[in-house]
Amino acid sequence: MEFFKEISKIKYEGPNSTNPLAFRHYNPDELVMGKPMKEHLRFSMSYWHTLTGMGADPFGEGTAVRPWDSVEDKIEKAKIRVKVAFEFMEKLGIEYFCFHDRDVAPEGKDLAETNKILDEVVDEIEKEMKRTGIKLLWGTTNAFSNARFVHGAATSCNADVFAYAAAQIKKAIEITKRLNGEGYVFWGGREGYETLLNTNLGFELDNLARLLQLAVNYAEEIGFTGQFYIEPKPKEPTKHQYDFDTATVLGFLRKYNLHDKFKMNIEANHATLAGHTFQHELAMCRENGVLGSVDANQGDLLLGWDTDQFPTNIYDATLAMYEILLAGGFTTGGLNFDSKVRRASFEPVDLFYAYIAGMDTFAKGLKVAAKLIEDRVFENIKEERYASYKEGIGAKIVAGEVTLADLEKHALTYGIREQKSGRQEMLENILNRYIFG
Ligand code: XLS
Ligand code: NI
Ligand code: NI
Repeated sequence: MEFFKEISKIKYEGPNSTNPLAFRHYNPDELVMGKPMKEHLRFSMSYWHTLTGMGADPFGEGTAVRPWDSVEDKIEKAKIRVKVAFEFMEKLGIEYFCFHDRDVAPEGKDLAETNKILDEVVDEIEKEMKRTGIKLLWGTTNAFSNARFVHGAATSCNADVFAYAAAQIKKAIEITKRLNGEGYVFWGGREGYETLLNTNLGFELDNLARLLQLAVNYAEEIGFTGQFYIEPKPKEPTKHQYDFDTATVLGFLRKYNLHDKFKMNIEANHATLAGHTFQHELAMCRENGVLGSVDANQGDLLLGWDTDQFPTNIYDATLAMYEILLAGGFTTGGLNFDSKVRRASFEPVDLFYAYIAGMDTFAKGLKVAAKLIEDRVFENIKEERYASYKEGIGAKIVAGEVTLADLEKHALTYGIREQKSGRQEMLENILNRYIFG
């Protein structure tokens, strides 16, 4: 059965095409820096926003028109969605997907039944993966939607909830392994607090570390070799989320000696919620050797919450790809569209327009970033900017060969000899030239 009958495989038609159902920049096999674009970008479909996002918001119910959802039985519906998902990915030429346990299958009356239903739906996913060659980028657990996670999961005040979340993570790691997932994400949906008046901050952080350690141990025990990622987010749903941003997560991981086991999954909209740029978070990861994977989306600066829009901002995509290329590119990670169509974009075809927009934006960003790196545009400028550390007193500072007294002597003798302009506007204009020609 075909679900998107009026849409055929989306093709690359080049930058001059005006067909909204064609790629203008994403040409999967085109080589960029000697590697096919599809291997650089490793696009992935988010199961939750694409298959189960219905457009509900705090002011109104879902608006999405999804004819395949008309079947009543929840398990049947979940199985049909698997078929829809793979047809969608095939038509877009997307080779990876990501999912939470609860997006793919509904919960049963208790955990045992829930796990059984999950296995049944995962059977269908496995068949479709075999048929199409589409792979699992990462799996994860939804330990935030159900009411039982009202006080958090690993950081809940209720030990039964800690155990329940652990059980769910155990199962989700098992299915991720079964489907050869290349990674596993921890996004602490409700790991945070609303008020410190009732929260034992230190104890909750210890518990979060305890659960992560248990997951690491279990992965080793069953031979799951995929990469573990933490996805930072500063707020929403809670006022303060513990995995605030990359710097905070690095401090946490180092405190609990977990830093060798985790990399980051950086989401653009979470970076901006934390008051950073997307590029900042990626650069922070690159500098610390933890750039793992990316949730590609964008926020709306005027709205200021996690709107998870499809990424169309060419500057952000270019600078993101620039950081990713500098970091040596993705290994286990990829660009997962953790993005949802707007509530008013309710037709099935809007899903295609949205993914095409996101894929083309990143493909163009990749090409521009590659050119910037090949020409060493910013590298040369940075090298020159820090040249004073290459010789004389600067070289001695870097080599650790000076004392404060030596530096005082230097300052007394020379003062400040020369300052140079930062040339920001010139650099921004150079970036424009690379993007727009
Ligand atoms: C929500 C998060 C979530 C994670 C996976 O804000 O982005 O979608 O990516 O749990
Ligand atoms: Ni995300
Ligand atoms: Ni998000």
